[in-house]
Amino acid sequence: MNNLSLYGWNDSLFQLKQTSQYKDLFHGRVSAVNKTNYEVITEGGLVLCELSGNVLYGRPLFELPCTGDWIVFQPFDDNKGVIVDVLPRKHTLCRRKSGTISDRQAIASHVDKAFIVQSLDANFSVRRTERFMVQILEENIQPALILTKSDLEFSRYQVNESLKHIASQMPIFFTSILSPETILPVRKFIKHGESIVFVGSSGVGKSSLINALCERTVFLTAEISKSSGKGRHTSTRREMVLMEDGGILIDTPGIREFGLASDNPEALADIFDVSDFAESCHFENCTHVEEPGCAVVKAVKNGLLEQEVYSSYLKLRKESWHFSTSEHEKRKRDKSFARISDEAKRIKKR
Ligand SMILES: Nc1nc2c(ncn2[C@@H]2O[C@H](COP(=O)(O)OP(=O)(O)OP(=O)(O)O)[C@@H](O)[C@H]2O)c(=O)[nH]1
Ligand SMILES: [Mg+2]
Ligand SMILES: [Zn+2]
Repeated sequence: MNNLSLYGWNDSLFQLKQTSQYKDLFHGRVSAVNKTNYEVITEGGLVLCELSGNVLYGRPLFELPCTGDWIVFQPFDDNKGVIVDVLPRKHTLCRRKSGTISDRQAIASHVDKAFIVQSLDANFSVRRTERFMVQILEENIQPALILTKSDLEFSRYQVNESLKHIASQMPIFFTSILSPETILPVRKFIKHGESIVFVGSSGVGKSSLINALCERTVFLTAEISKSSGKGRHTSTRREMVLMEDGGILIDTPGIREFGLASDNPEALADIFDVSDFAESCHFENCTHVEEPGCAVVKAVKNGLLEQEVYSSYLKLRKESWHFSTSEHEKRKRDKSFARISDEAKRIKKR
């Protein structure tokens, strides 16, 4: 038996369920997504679920269940079920599906915090941190930066310097799985019943960190399979585990390229230091590129705003703008397509 409140079930989710036409059936939380089924944590234990036709058909890929979703299911046999509904999502971490212009891919839903994990070797990249941070803040998820492998040689001064323009947006932790005292502050930061998703490149130590937080081997990491001679182990699915003193941790496979799925290019000025300067621009609708009297460009020239930060701001803003306009176009196209097919159905019926 599971107590689902440990997995984040609460009154507002209960209220959401009351709006489902299947409100009298059972509910559970998707803990892992496999190729052909879903692992769902329910009051009665783990249930392997498939999708019912009404969930599968007529929904865009993005709306199919992802790890962290709360779903309603019809049980059959022992520990098997059919998902008949997905409760409305909140705080879903998405990214742009690679190879597309404006398709969203859901990484995890109903998450309170997202840990951006980077290792203090060649993987450390301020630009990548900014990219994750923008997407996380857009969903009103609380970001934190976890810098792993602090047992390796690195300059803490240089790292802090390079992060100072975003340090006010999120706490930064330096951790090493070799020193338990560096894990403790991260564990304290996770409140009871909170869901945390871990994101970052492959090999930075996401699964190792989750193991350290749980003080047991929940997930295989590169190290373990190396010793068994099976080569490098890399996580292949998004999977949820419970930390003993509260907290629901969601591990994800390494992400090579994290494309923004952002609807709000305007918000970027606030996230970066840009909006402080922008208040003094000559034109109210200044885009901070080549307008006369642009206080942002002036700040770059005077060295008050770092050139790299400014360039990164422009780049992410352009990407967000591109995504949001193509998504808007796509919605318009889908709507007119739906109209045409409705029309076609009517003509057929006549
Ligand atoms: N020196 C050192 N090595 C670490 C630390 N954390 C993890 N590692 C090593 O880094 C390698 C990768 O760790 P994983 O936890 O598998 O990395 P991951 O981010 O889960 O990788 P993917 O599952 O591929 O996304 C392993 O060999 C770990 O032992 C650390 O704090 N210090
Ligand atoms: Mg892993
Ligand atoms: Zn300007």
